[in-house]
Amino acid sequence: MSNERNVNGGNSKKEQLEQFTTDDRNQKLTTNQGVKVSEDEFSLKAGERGPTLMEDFHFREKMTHFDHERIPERIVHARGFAAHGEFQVYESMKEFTKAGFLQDPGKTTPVFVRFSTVAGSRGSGELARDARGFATKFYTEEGNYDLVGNNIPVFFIQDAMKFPDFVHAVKPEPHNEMPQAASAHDTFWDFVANNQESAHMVMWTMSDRAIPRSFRMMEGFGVHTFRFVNEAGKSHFVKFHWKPVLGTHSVVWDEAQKINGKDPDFHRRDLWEAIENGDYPEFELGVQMVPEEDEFRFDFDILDPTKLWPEEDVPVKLIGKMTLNRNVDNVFAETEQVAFHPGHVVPGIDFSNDPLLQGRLFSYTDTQLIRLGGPNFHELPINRPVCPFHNNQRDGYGRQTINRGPVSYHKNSLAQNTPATSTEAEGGYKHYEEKVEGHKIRARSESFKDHFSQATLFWNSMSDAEKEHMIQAFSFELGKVESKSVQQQVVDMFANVSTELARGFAKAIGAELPQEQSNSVTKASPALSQENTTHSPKTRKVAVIVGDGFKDGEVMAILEDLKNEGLQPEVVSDQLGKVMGRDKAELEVQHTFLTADSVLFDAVYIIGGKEEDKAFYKKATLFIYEAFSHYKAIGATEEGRKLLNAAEMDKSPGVIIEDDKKSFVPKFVDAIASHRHWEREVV
Ligand code: HDE
Repeated sequence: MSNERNVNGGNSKKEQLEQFTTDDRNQKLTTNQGVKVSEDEFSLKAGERGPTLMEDFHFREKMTHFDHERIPERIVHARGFAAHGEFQVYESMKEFTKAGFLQDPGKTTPVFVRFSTVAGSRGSGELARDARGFATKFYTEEGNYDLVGNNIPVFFIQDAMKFPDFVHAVKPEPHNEMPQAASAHDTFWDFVANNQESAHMVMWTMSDRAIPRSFRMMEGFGVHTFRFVNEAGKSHFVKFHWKPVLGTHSVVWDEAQKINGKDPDFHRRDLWEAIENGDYPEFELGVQMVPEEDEFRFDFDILDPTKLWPEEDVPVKLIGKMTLNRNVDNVFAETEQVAFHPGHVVPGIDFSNDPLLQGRLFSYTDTQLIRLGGPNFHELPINRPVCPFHNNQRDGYGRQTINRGPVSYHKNSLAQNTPATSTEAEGGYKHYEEKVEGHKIRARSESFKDHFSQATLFWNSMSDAEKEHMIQAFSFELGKVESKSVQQQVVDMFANVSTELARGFAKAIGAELPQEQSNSVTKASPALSQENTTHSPKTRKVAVIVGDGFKDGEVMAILEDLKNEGLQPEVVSDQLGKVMGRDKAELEVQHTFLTADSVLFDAVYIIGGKEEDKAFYKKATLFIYEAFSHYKAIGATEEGRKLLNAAEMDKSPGVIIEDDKKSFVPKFVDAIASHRHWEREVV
């Protein structure tokens, strides 16, 4: 358990964790004191039908431990899932930062990433309309660095003082604890209308960004402006980005709601399976940098966390890549006990005066004290740095380190004044010496007062399909709000962003249509639209609909080709076991129409079955129709085409019907890579 271990490349964290990992298989059952147990089913009783005895230490220990198995869930981001991985920088960032892990492309830094929803409790469905947490712990040789971000680059509020209010408003309402993991209720929208700094973030949460297809297909953002500081003490303001190599993609809202029922673990399962299959999720780390002297160059305040830096104005420089390549061994010990903190920084990375960030710097340690039960949570295996750590902190609940010697104070002579502080040259953290002057006041800077321009920028940047989804999202959410007054306040508020948007949902909820407003913002940022993201067929799941007695044709070769393209075809039929082709091809069935659903797949490939099998065709038709209505790629060969002809889907975009493998496969793969076919008329 020594913390004196040498840092050893990318596996230093794995090796450290292994010291704490145990495997109970093939072992003798013992008590926690190591005493072998002879009987684990019956408590000790006075007579076969008599009362249980106090002296049954094994029963008492087992039950007491069980009674204490739960800890408080996170007040926000309770539902999360994590994985281990590695990070490597592409080229030295020495010019901008002295952070050790950003210097050497040959160096691998272990990381642990936890993705989460924000509002729901630990057991809630993962497809909630919500921001997603994207928290990364870099176990660097200079200490742990935590980049505790979200998948949305801005936030609801500008000052940490308002965070408890915001969270109270979005969480289930306190009188009846409804609704779970949803912002579609009165208190959330009442908060929005009365705290209009939320406008920009609400645009994002009402967009497709709030219902990601996968944790592997969402961007991450540090949100706040941070600082890079180089060896010479020169500072740049910096915004952090994670760019998913597979592109940024979302499901549609109807699908999200159904996935929550069919598979509430959809996102964690997706991440888990990708890693188990060796399809390691990859994210590139990007930075936007602004020299200190350009602080006031923008038409917004760079300290305001409700503002982003348009990528077209400040380009994102991709500086490294993170690969997630190992699932956890134990969710509680790792994912649940990990403690992130935006204040965990290393030399070369520093803070800005963003008042939201400043408040976070207090909150995260405070919350771990209650959640993890005391001040020694840094000793939990998942939280330990991989470099040595020494100080005069002592004792407290659950202390594990056994500090030798009488000295636990600074300064001292008995231990030659050790542990000793380090100079900057020796790697001691030195806060950036920013000059600050001012009166003590509770106020907000005038430069934080424009709440609508960037909300409009976001709207202007959306494609037609994305705009339509947003109007639908507002219509859904406000349609669930009971207060007519709150509904109207929200309509009037968003008329400041876009009359088209506000009118679109005002109509749907029966509110008064707002007057045409002249909004002077005409700028758009194409980088904000998911239409402009990377499109790849890799790891997409294809439901292969096939019944017994199917016509073989080139089916087996097509399935092989799809796998070779990186797709994951999985057979769905009306019962498990095998289905046989007329010419003796054989396919193992992985799912039935009962255990699977089209919302769990990215695309459908229809092979068909025996023509007279009416029950099969009925279930298959429902499956396909739903996939079609969610704009997914649909392919058919041989008799599969009959289903599409009958449902009049055959001429629609993204529907590929061909018998010849050579022309079918590339067209179908392209259609899947497109993600969704919004231009399709859904009947
Ligand atoms: Fe957090 N946030 N937050 N937050 N946050 C927590 O810390 C808080 C904010 C974020 O997977 C809590 O350990 C305040 C912005 C993530 O373990 C808590 C404010 C961003 C996670 C807390 C914010 C985040 C948290 C709850 C406003 C994006 C999950 C449990 C001043 C940049 C980390 C915990 C994980 C978790 C406080 C705003 C991201 C209570 C006071 C902005 C990803 O400390």
